[in-house]
This record gives sequence, structure tokens and C-alpha cells, in this order.
Amino acid sequence: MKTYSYLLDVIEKKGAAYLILIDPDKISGERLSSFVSACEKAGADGFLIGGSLLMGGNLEVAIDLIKKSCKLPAIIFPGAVHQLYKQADAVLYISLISGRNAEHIIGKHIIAAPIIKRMELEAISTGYMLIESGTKTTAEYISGSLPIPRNKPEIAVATALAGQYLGMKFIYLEGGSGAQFSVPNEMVFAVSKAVDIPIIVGGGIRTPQEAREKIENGAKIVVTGNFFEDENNWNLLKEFAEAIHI
Ligand code: 1GP
Repeated sequence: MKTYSYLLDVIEKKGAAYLILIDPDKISGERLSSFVSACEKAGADGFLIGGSLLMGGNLEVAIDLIKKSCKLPAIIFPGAVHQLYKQADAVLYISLISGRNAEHIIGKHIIAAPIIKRMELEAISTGYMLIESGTKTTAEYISGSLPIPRNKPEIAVATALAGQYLGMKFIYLEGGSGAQFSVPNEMVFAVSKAVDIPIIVGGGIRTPQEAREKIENGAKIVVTGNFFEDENNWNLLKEFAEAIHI
């Protein structure tokens, strides 16, 4: 089954899907291998791999290791055109529709398209929206774009609708990795009420309760990253998965 259909299937069967973001700069080798097995055992539904800025971590090695250590899909979450790899199950083909920087809306995509075609990667068109989250995030700084103000759900609704009408398959409401505050529940609610495509929410989610609130407000996929970089938190993986699956 292709990854997009797999995710829709998970959403239908479990009410929502739980994806875990792997930053190859932060985890590798044995530790990565045990982490992904623990995620699979706890009930996670897949992995996003990538980041706005990769310093030294190797995306290809991380994906190979994930594929070797578990059966869950490895989906590239590209911060740049060079973050593409044939062995991945899919790539979130993200267009930064909350920004006004053409390079991140369509420019990089043109460079990446022939590479994706050659690699025969499944591209999942995703409207990516940065939401103000307290402090400046790496995604915001690197993309050089203004996030949508937290108290302006109507801007988020109009932007997400535009993404849907442009034919995108998912809308990703992103607080940014390590965000001080996650995307406001009111905004998740307003956007998921307005659009028909599944909403992904990530950035700054640090408790199962917070993850659950996003689901209760209409999110269909929740992403966590930073929180599990601390091995002491791994025992909470199951609690997160259970909070997300209805
Ligand atoms: C970032 O939404 C993801 O793109 C995850 O964010 O690392 O803050 O959980 P965190």
C-alpha cells in the first residue's frame, strides 16, 4: 500500500495517526535503532525524517536504519532539496503556503521534481503553514517567512482552504520544532472545521494531554519530535500513541 493510502487507512481505523519526527543530527546508530523499535512497539504509525537545517546527520543512513529496525513507513520531511532518498517510502512535498517566499512555495519544488521522479518516490502534496509559537523557530528563520499570528485563526482558515483548492492532500499546522507554544487548539478547530483534507499538527507538543487536545479539536495526524530526544521520556511513547488514537 502506498504511504498516503496507508495514512488515510490509519486515520479511518484508529481515528488519527501518530508520526514521530527523527532529526538525524540528534539521534543515530544503536540509539536510533532502539528508539524506532520502541516507537513501533508503543503504537506509533510512522516516521518523518529531516529538518530545516541538517548539520552533520546523515539522512540516508538514518532511513536505512529505520527501514531495517521496524516495519513503519519512513517519510522524508525535507528542509532542503538535497534531503531526498530513494529508499524512503514517501516524501512530504511541502509548500510553505503561509509564507510569501516563492522559493519555498514553488521554486525548490521545481528543482526537486525531476529528482523525485527519478527516484520513483511517492510525493505527498502538503500545504505547510507556520504558526507563531512564542519565539522565532529554525523553520521560520531558515525559510525567511512570517508565521501566521496565533490569534488570527481566520488567516489560517483562508490559507488552508487555498491549499485545499490547490489540490493539496494534507495541511500541516506547524509551530516549529521545539516551539514554546504548540498551535492553539482554537486554530486547529477552526481549520479542521473549514477544510475537508486531513490536518497535521506539530511543534511544541510535550504531553499526551496536549496531543489529545489537538485530536479533540480535529487534527488527524499529530507529530512529536524534540520531546523524545531525551531517552528518559521514551516510557511515555505508549501514552502519546494512546492519547492520539481515539
Ligand atoms: C516539527 O512538528 C514537528 O516539524 C515536531 O516538533 O520537535 O517541537 O515536537 P517538536
